[in-house]
Amino acid sequence: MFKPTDNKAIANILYETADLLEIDGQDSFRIRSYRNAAQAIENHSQQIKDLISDPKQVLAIPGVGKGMLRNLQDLLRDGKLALQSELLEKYHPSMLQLLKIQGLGPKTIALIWSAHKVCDVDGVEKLALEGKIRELPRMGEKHEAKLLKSIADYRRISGRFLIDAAEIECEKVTEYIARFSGIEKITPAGSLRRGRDTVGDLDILVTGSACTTEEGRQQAISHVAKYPPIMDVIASGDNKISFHVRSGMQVDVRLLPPDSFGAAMQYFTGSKAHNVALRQRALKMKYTLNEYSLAELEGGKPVAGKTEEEIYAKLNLDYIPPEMRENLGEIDLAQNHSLPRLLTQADIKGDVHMHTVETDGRNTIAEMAEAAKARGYKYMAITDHSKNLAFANGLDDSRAIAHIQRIREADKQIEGINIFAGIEVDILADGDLDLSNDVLAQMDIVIASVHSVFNQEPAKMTERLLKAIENPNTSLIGHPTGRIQLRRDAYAFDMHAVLTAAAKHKVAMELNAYPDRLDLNDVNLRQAKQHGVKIVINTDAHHTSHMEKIRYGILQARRAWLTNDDVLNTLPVEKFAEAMKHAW
Ligand code: DGT
Ligand code: CA
Ligand code: CA
Ligand code: ZN
Repeated sequence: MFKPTDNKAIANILYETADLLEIDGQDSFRIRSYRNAAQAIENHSQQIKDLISDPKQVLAIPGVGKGMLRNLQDLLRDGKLALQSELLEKYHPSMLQLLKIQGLGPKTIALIWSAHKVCDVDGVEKLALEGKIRELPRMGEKHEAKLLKSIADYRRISGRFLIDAAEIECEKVTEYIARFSGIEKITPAGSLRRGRDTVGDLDILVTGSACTTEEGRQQAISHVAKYPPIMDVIASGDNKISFHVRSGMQVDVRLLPPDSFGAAMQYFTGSKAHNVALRQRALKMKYTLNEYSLAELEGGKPVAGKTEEEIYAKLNLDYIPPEMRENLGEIDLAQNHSLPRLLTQADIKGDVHMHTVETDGRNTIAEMAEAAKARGYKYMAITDHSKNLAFANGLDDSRAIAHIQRIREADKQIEGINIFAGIEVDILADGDLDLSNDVLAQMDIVIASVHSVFNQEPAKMTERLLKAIENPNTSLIGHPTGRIQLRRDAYAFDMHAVLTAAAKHKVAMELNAYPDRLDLNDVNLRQAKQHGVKIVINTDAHHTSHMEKIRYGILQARRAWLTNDDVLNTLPVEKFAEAMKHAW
């Protein structure tokens, strides 16, 4: 049976249970015990599943008592928590969706439930439109209007998921499906394979000997249908099943005979626009192209289908990497053998945006350095926050100077990696940087970022960014548009003006690889390249484990057709250091 095994999945179940207990009106001590345990487990450095056989070690985690230990044992054995299942039975899984709406907490949901027995998004929206939310205790017109806006926001973003969440969901389903004998290959297609910044639904393709007979397919599909996190099955047919999992994500699983696997990969990877263009090309060459094969138009004899490579080859095209398949000119390039050599992970020589315990990071300089070294990086930079970010304990001038000393000390002591002394300095509302120029001038790298006052007029925000770019100490602009995916839009400004100035002053733009940001996005990256602006790909790591998220940034860079030449942290260390001082 499938079980949620990683700490994050376990913590999520405990958080959800706490929310459901609160909706259920249970005592606050019990509720808090679930939240505390969830938080401790989420932050625990070792996996609970590895500790569970030794109860003493689990009980040593703060917030985990005997009762919680039993819960964890049940959870790891059964894949679910009896209490949560009971609560979901009593109410409805749609409660979990309601909890995702901004500003709608368990208390309000409980109020709505007790007054109207409503527990789904559509139902709550209807109540608000009928003016029934304002009549509830401690609620008013303002609450009601805000709720309607939150629901609209939720709808706008819902149905899409962050790429890392999609990837984790995909890995879990894949691991489960793989247990069925006669299945040899399971691959994600769709937007996840193309590396889009968010994913609508998962498209998973499956092949193997079990997929060659109707009986085999039926058995395989009934295996998939028993995947425990399934909330509801949307459709199920001879070679396909679609369902929702508990996170709300839709998963489409398709079974294919091995001879068609390449054709299906091509078809379901998309994008739709790329496929349409490719099919037109096929028709011109007297072929038909569909999810089963590339075949001769007359007579229908298949000429390719087993692999994607042979399909592209038969169409006289070089193989087009999935990230480029958006019909933005890639087909012409493939025909002329002039596809760019896209950036790869191996090209990245260092990660130069990271935080430590000195501000809001969770590891020390040395720990971050060891982790960067283990990834094979040649260099890195410590770039903690500046004082304007008070809640992050940002540095003022004197602490920044002391921190530089510590970084240089660590650099001397730790062999095998070059540690640059840097800062992520706030761009204040008027465009000034948050530390004195004297101090900034001592840094190897200055990342200037907007972290406050996001709602300025576009002209004012543009001016603010231009002023930061003109500061001679600025090396690069951090997460330049400020978007938080699925939560906060980019602030409004004149991208063309900013990129023009960046090119002129040789200030780089960051591609912040953290999956919630992915900022600049693929479209902006292409724009930056057109303006001659160089990119630095960073993770903004607040923990050693965040450094691996660089791959999401690389995917976006590849979607923007970036090569080594466009990305500064592919340079050797000396050249990179010069680039941070406007020499590129
Ligand atoms: P998503 O799920 O919104 O993030 O985006 P995709 O690209 O994964 O789109 P999805 O899941 O609707 O479909 C997966 C792929 O299947 C899509 O990229 C191309 C292919 N596809 C779907 N519908 C059509 C269609 O009507 N025509 C063609 N040519 N291809 C289609
Ligand atoms: Ca999809
Ligand atoms: Ca789909
Ligand atoms: Zn930042």
